[in-house]
Amino acid sequence: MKANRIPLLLALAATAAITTLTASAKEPKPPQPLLPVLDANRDGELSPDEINNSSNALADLDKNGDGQLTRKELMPPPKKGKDADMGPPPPPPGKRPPLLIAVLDLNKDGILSADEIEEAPTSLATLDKDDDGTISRKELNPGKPPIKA
Ligand SMILES: [Ca+2]
Ligand SMILES: [Ca+2]
Ligand SMILES: [Ca+2]
Repeated sequence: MKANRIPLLLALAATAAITTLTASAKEPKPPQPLLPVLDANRDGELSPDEINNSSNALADLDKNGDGQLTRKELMPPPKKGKDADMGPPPPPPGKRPPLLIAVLDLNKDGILSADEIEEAPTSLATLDKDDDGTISRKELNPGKPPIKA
């Protein structure tokens, strides 16, 4: 019996519902927060051109022009809404950052510094496991490793 629901869970569920309503109904959840920024042609993969241009694409996210991307700039809150002024919720403890941020944030401080933005093409290239120059959907979403029989 799970009669006792924690209020926080209800609040989270409500927030998720609002977010889902605001976003497109087609995609319930974006695969990666930075992917829409980097994936210029929206094919779900990062081509060599898109990888090369990643520094510029990331620089566009630097809203306050200080040369670095904070967590807030990397994952902006929903644009409209009465509660949006509170800023993005802190990431749940123990949860790993999204793959793209994890690979770009070389010193793991949660902020992409100017150096890390500059290194973005190099950092992204480490995701190109089959070395074909393109970061495929599979390489972006490694998911569960295949179970060996
Ligand atoms: Ca692409
Ligand atoms: Ca900034
Ligand atoms: Ca960093």
